[in-house]
Amino acid sequence: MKSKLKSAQFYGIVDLGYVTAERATSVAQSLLDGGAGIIQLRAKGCGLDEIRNLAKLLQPICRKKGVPFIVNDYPEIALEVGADGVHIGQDDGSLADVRDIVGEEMIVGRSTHSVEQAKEALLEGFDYIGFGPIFPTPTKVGRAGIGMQNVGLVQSTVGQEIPVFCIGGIRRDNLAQVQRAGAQRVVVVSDVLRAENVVEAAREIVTQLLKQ
Ligand code: TZP
Ligand code: MG
Repeated sequence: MKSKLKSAQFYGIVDLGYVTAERATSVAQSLLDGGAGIIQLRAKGCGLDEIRNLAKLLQPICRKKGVPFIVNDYPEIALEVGADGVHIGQDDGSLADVRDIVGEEMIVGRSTHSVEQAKEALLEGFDYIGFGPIFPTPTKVGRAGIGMQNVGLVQSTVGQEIPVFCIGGIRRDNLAQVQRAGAQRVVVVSDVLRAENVVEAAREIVTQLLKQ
């Protein structure tokens, strides 16, 4: 599944801040139908049992489509449900700690918020990074955007080695701008999950990403 990362341009997240547990599977299917190349389950504030149960539902849907399924924050759950990867933040420990749990085959991604952190993540050996938040976002309130000024630099350095997904406040109506700054891959959460038609919104993003 690590090889599938390379072809992924739109990274979709089933975020329980926007999606009820009941809708999680249909939203994951819509993101996949719209062309998402990776799917993450992000369930801040949910209990471990609920996250485990949701992950067990999403894993086979993604596997059927051949798209990597990533669990945010919980390596043990990722391992238990047969996910393809796990995503961790700056405060979630080292890659070595996660590898001790999930082994060498699993995809492990890291959130980064600066050029320095992006380079560190590459050196440490992460399989991909998120870079942002580019803009302030309703999905992570209280965080300033880091802006677009380093997008090109990170893409042309770290991005030559591992996939760099720009994240945070990216929407259909500002995506072209982020691409002009150098982004080749993005995560879009709220703009897609709040859309009336999730498949169409995802498709628009995938189509726009292919233009560059
Ligand atoms: N990490 C950095 S910004 C962000 C995360 C999880 C939220 C992205 O969501 P949105 O709604 O696309 O801004
Ligand atoms: Mg985390």
